Amino acid sequence: MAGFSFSFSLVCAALLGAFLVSAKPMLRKERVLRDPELSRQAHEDNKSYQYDHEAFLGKDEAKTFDQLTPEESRDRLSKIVDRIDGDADGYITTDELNAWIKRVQKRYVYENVVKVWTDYDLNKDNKISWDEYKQATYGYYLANPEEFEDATDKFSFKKMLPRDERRFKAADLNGDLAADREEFTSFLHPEEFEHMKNIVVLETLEDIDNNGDGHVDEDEYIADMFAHEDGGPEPDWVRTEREQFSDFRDLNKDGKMDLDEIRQWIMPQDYDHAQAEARHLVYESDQDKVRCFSCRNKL
Ligand SMILES: [Ca+2]
Ligand SMILES: [Ca+2]
Ligand SMILES: [Ca+2]
Ligand SMILES: [Ca+2]
Repeated sequence: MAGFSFSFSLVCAALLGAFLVSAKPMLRKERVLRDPELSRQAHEDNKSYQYDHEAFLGKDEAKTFDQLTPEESRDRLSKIVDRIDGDADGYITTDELNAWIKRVQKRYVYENVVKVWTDYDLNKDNKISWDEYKQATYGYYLANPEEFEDATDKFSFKKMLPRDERRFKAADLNGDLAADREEFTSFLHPEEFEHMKNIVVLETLEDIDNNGDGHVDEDEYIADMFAHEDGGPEPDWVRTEREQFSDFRDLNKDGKMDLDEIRQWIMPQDYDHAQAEARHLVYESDQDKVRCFSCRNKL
């Protein structure tokens, strides 16, 4: 799509239109990583533009926008659009939009890390060592191990500490057992980083693999999404999920999911959410054929 550019004002108009429609959130929890930082809102443009707002502005900024008058929105938006238009030629390419959305995603993640940094970096050397993290998170357990000896819970500290250590080491790219900002960000938000994806897949398997045989069978897959409490018949959607398991999850048809199959499930290939959203916004802009009357002359 490089070189395929769109009028600055049309992109602006589509986004502004989006801001004037009230949003209805649709929340759904699931394992598949759908770029949660892009937006937790469902993408359904007939009813809501919240997804676009959050993808474009980041969650906090989108919230602020909800409280502005249309005029104020337009003002703020025109300034943002100007920043996206890197070469200031008055046009925004899908590549420019894509890069912007990715920056917004990461910004949210990095801001999150800034908020918790001082809780861990106790000696203020601007690094979080594995020891600092371990003490801050597990200090009480380590000091009172007898209290937790009998804990068998799968998320007990005995299980979580080695798991955190393994993740910390995967994030610690230079191997000095201390995390700088970048390394700590990938530790806390591994799903955002390419080199952490193996760990995310492995942790997902471990979460669901109740009998610890290193695979996820159909019952474990179902148990992760549905608690069968009264022993009655399973609801229809659970039967559908069982079919999903054998038809789409268990790709090599050996009756269970291995790491590769879990990766394909939670990280579907060939789908770049930022790119898709950029194209979508540009498509909407192109459809509208409406001029954003004040974007340019307000700058
Ligand atoms: Ca430190
Ligand atoms: Ca390091
Ligand atoms: Ca298993
Ligand atoms: Ca399989």
